[in-house]
Amino acid sequence: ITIDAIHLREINLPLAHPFETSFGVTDARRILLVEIESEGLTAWGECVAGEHPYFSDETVDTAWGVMTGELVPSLLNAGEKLRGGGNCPHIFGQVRGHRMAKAALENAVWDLESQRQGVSLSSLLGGVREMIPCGVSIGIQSSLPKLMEKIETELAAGYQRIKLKCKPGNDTKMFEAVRNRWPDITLSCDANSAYRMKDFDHLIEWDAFNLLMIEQPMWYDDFYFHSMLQKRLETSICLDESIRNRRDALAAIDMESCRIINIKNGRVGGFSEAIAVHNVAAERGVPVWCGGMLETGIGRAHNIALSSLPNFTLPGDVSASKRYWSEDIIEPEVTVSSAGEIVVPQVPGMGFEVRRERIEKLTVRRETMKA
Ligand code: OSB
Ligand code: MG
Repeated sequence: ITIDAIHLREINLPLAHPFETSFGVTDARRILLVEIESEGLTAWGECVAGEHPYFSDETVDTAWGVMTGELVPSLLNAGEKLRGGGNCPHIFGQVRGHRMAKAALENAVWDLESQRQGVSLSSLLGGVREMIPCGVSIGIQSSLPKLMEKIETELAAGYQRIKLKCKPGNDTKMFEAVRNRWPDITLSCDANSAYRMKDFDHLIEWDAFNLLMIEQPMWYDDFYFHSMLQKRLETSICLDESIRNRRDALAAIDMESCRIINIKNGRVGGFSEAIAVHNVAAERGVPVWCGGMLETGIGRAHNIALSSLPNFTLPGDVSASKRYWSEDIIEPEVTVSSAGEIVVPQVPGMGFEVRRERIEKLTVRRETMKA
């Protein structure tokens, strides 16, 4: 593949609703977009790193620095080594970490490859689903009535699973209230690493709430203590932050640190590793689902394609554009059916048009690099 140019840009986009997790509140996103120009085609990627290093150690600025300093030059100089997205992990191999930065570039290359082959991104990745089941992640709310109203809205929209962000002081009472009102909905929670060993007995009480899973209750980089907790819990643990690659997935599964895995392609470094995590989990009978990072339409389209792989059997956090943005940067916007499903595009490429004029208006920083 000959790459003519790689354009990096940062756009600023306010969220339609602030999103609160145990690590903080996000009102607006600074988002790094990658655009690859190659032989008349244009492909896009989105970097999911946040403004602050709170979810992971990467940020928009570290990603910008490592892309311009290392990753983009390696890609531009890859020559015949670059035949598709699957070659990117090797091309980027000398750079340790920086998985979100790598993923943005690698995923743009997969997007380009799908356009070149005239196939959908979903089928290039090995997808089999025509529709993906969708859930929502609901941020911490300022009051219980506000939360109940949000849940009601999302259930009415058809979403198949409700995930509640939780933290110490915002947990057991909330689950109790939600379960009293909706005894049978598919409910889960995500602590984003807010608990410690002293909280084991407290966490075990949640077995009473019939949660589908408890996501990342302990340290962001831990397997061992999650394994100790999982042995004492009936409820399944799902790991998000801890799983960086296929080997982590294998360790976590074999140590019984979790029984479910959240796959985010940014967190694992791109589609190649996401597929590898998906496959190793499938071999061991561990279901996976696709997480979200408050993406714009570009990252969202890539998440939809990934979610079409066979072992994505649980509803993911991939939901409608309008839950995040007053106006998305793709068209059509991502919508969810009343059955809580998103249709997987079957046309060549990612299946959505990028709204370039809107992106131009939102751009606050740019850089073009050529071979
Ligand atoms: O832990 O899954 C997470 C958002 C930002 C950072 C981390 C997480 C999340 C979400 C939101 O849960 C998922 C989404 O709706 O995009
Ligand atoms: Mg999570």
